[in-house]
Amino acid sequence: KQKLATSWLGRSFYFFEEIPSTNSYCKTIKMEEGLHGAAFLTDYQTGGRGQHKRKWETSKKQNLTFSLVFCPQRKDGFILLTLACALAVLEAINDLEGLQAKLKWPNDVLVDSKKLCGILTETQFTGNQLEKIIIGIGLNVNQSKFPASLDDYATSIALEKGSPLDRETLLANIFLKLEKRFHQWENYNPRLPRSINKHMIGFGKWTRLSVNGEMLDGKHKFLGIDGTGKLLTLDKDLELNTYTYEQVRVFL
Ligand code: BT5
Repeated sequence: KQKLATSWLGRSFYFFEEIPSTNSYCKTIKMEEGLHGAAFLTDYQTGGRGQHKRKWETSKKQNLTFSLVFCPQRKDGFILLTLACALAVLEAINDLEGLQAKLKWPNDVLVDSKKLCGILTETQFTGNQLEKIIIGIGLNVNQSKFPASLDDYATSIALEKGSPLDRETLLANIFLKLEKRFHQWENYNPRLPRSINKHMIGFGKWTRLSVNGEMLDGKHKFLGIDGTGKLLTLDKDLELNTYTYEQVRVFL
């Protein structure tokens, strides 16, 4: 807490030595006053989840594994909020000397084409009413070995930097960046999508992407996101296309 310079984000803080999944835990809590921006952190997550029933695997006491809960005024643009969180993580990483992280559509932070961080956003409704947004973040900080299945694909800050890092200082910096980006998101500030695009892998390139499962090799120029978080491409007939995040996968 001493290291935390935010005014509200992460000020309510819950720590679990071990838990199946911080996102699943957040689903069970009732959203009360004061919980907007609360953080739920664990040192050992045994049943971490990714998108589409995929798994998030993390080692004990080495990484940052947490969820944040929000109950915002704004009720749309959740993919943009996910990217705002990814951007905040990226900015905190790029504050460290010698690291150049990039964003990968729609929810990863990579260094040298390897995955450093994954984000899982979930929304909960009571009837039509948004009760909360849960943003789960898994960031590989000091892990030095990965399971064989992830070996070529995952990396950590310590592996990239060559030395371990104080996790608390890094977390405090992520929260600070995120508080600023969250305000931009809530206020529809056009600086947010611009900053996201600046760091997005493949931005402005004839990229390999698939739309609704169909591979479009190099036929579309990837123009990043618009102000709502939708994805834009320009095709060879100079048509501008807009896609939702579910429709598109971008390949490196
Ligand atoms: C994600 O899903 O990347 C979202 C991960 C979110 C994890 C956080 S941790 C706190 C909170 N509580 C939870 O239960 N979850 C959230 P996706 O884009 O579907 O990527 C999942 C894929 O990433 C897996 O299938 C693996 O290939 C890979 N993967 C798993 N663990 C990894 C790791 N530690 N580092 C890099 N890649 C990993």
